[in-house]
Amino acid sequence: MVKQGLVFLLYPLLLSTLVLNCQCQERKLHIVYMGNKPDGDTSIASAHHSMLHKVLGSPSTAKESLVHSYGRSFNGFAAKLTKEEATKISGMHGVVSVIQNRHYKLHTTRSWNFLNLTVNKVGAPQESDVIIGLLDTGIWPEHPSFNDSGYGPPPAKWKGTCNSNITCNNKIIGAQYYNSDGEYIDTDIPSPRDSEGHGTHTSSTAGGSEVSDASYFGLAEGLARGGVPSARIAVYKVCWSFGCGLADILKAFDDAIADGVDIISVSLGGGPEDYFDDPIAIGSFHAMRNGILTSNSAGNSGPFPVTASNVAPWTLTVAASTIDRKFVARLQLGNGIILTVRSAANYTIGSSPDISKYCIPDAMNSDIVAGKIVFCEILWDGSGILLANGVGTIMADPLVVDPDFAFNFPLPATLITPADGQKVLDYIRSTDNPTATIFVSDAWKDVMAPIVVSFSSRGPNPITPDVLKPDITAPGVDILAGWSPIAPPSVYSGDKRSTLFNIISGTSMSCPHASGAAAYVKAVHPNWSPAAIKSALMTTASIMDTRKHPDLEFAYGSGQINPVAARDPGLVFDISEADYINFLCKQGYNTSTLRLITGDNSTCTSTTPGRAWDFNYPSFSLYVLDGQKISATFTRKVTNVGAANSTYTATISMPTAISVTVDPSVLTFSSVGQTLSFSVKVDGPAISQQPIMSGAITWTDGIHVVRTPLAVYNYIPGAPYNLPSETNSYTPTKRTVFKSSSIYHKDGIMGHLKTHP
Ligand SMILES: *[C@@H]1O[C@H](CO)[C@@H](O)[C@H](O)[C@H]1NC(C)=O
Ligand SMILES: *[C@@H]1O[C@H](CO)[C@@H](O)[C@H](O)[C@H]1NC(C)=O
Ligand SMILES: *[C@@H]1O[C@H](CO)[C@@H](O)[C@H](O)[C@H]1NC(C)=O
Ligand SMILES: *[C@@H]1O[C@H](CO)[C@@H](O)[C@H](O)[C@H]1NC(C)=O
Ligand SMILES: *[C@@H]1O[C@H](CO)[C@@H](O)[C@H](O)[C@H]1NC(C)=O
Ligand SMILES: *[C@@H]1O[C@H](CO)[C@@H](O)[C@H](O)[C@H]1NC(C)=O
Ligand SMILES: CC(=O)N[C@H]1CO[C@H](CO)[C@@H](O)[C@@H]1O
Repeated sequence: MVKQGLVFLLYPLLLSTLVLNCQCQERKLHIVYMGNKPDGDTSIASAHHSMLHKVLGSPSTAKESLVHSYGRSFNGFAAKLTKEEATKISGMHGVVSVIQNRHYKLHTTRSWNFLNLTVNKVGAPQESDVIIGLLDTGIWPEHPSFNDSGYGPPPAKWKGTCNSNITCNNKIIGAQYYNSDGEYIDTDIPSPRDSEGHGTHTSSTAGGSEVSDASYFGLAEGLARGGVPSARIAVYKVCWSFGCGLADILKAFDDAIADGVDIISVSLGGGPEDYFDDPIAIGSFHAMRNGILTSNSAGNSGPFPVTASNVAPWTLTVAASTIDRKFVARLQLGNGIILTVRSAANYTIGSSPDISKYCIPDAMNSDIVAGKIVFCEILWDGSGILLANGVGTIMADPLVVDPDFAFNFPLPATLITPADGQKVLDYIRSTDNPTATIFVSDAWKDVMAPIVVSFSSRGPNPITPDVLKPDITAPGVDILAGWSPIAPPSVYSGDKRSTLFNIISGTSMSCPHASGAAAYVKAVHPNWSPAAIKSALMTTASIMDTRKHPDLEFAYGSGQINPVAARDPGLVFDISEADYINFLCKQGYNTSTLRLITGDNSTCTSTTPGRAWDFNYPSFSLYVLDGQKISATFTRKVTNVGAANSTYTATISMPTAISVTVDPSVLTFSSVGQTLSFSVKVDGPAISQQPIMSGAITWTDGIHVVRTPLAVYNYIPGAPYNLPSETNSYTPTKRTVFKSSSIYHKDGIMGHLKTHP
């Protein structure tokens, strides 16, 4: 964090000393975040206006400058300001932070059955009262996944509205769009209508109605549905072809909270930021205060350590893992060699080879390529071959080492490793008339699942090392779900085919699975706090196979979501607003800042930053300074949500070098809602450059199993700050992260960090 701060401090310095033609007077969009909404104040917007008037000099300039007033759920505004004006405002009374607007990037349906949330399990009495709000690229309202046949009117608590450019129904009960840049490029439509596909995919994953006969051009045919098919959907379109503006993200939170959504799903993000410099952390903090859980994607920057984003402790941070279905295309060469590759191509044709330069558009010669399968020593979107009338492509790329997710291409395509590529080349050179066949993709049973996919961002937590992140993993690989019929169905943006369903991968896809699971728990327990719902999902998660994950909990958190078990967790680790305030005090926020954020008399009892070991998180993370002994005592409290009279006994599993004592080790409850405390003392030898050692503390009453992982680690100081820049992206074209060679040396020491291609 220190180094990150330095970067920020140095940047303007460089600008003023080195850049002569300074554009310092240019007004750029800034977010002025002012914490909680003052009680009973109806003139928030005019207060914002007069603050701007004071700094900008004239009422008309102030009016022109103001872009959004946030005032429905918290206080603040977005306005166009010069650097100097922004600095002035940051010193004004009531201002918590001033954030320059930037853009975040966006980070199906076998998956619910794989999680055992089968159709017969859904349908809690209150399920149709649950409203899932999604901040995304909008929605395709006429899509069969949002058919409202059989739905009653929206629940009475709903206060949102529908933008007049689309027609909402009893499934999609609200839809808005936000574009403070005022830019509409490429396929952008000024409407909540989705021209990208991403928002339709995430909405239908979380809460889509049932659609039989869904498939991607015949692949993965079957019933498509969301986790809670009866839930309502509220759409907040904040993402455009150029990204998702921070000022718009915050405005969408302001509206979603006031509109009355129950769960907020955010499949987008940027690099990790301090909590009150990050609109997703700010928005989700106010959501939490209003009883709303925010579920968000961990990011697609794995498998490198310390890459997780969206790590605020009041949100659910979701990694992505495989389901038991994988898409495989087989490649048969004329000499009979068969190579099995991971891809979702659809078409079969045999023909001749060529060379890699034809793989890139504008370098192709259709006389040579027409009617042929082209062998490329580069990964590309296939457009070069398609446009030159080629019929297929075989791509060998050093980045592809056992690809663990599929790509969709606009023509038959296979993706292979350079080693397999060498086999193809040897064959081509061995004969005058080489031929190959790319077989139609098959859906295979993946017996290894679930495995956290390589691109899923990893812990440890870059902001608060004492809070384990990611929290959980959910299906995010080769997910079939709804798609916008005007969005390209493959990695090639010029692909003109139209499809209502698409198969894509990302933590963007796992996040709405967790949001759907949270909505399911909320339907069963409408009065549970966001922390209780999150705790239920985490402590009941299915245990992941440690042998398949060298980075253990930093890949999968507490494990894979198990929504049915989360209905009845037995105990929950609840976290009140006061607990979060105490946490923030220990993070170094002072009383005056906290009072602005909360709008009440919150006080920090201690002014010195400290470890978050007493923070009631449903997992344990112990960051040890390099060369120090392992030594910490955590305190936790659990609330009984199972049978009134129940007795829970703790069991501990940890590597033998680490000693863990739980006190008391038996908890006897006599009523529902009763809360009991325990402590966890952890001791061990001095450690150095230890990426992770872990185990778990599990409470059981014979019926419920309440499992909390405990991770102990230290890492090379400075490692988080040398990370490659964020590469979150929602289409595989733009994704540049593949399974790389392991980041761990075989002796368990963390290796050097590789930069992304
Ligand atoms: C689903 O149920 C099966 C059979 O009961 C079980 O083996 C599997 O672990 C369950 N999956 C999850 C995610 O809980
Ligand atoms: C919606 O579903 C109903 C019942 O399954 C069906 O009759 C109707 O045709 C569907 N509407 C659309 C627009 O698909
Ligand atoms: C509806 O879309 C048009 C352009 O298609 C846009 O100019 C207009 O502002 C939109 N209306 C609303 C209410 O958003
Ligand atoms: C509290 O923190 C803010 C932001 O770091 C700082 O500007 C302010 O002076 C601090 N107030 C006190 C009383 O220390
Ligand atoms: C803050 O504390 C004062 C004095 O203790 C009290 O009068 C006031 O109501 C409190 N304000 C809030 C918002 O709790
Ligand atoms: C719990 O146990 C107490 C004492 O044994 C008993 O009086 C009470 O009825 C029990 N409560 C329930 C709900 O079983
Ligand atoms: C198995 C498979 O995916 N087949 C489909 C390939 O694409 C053609 C045309 O788009 C479809 O007709 C096939 O069903």
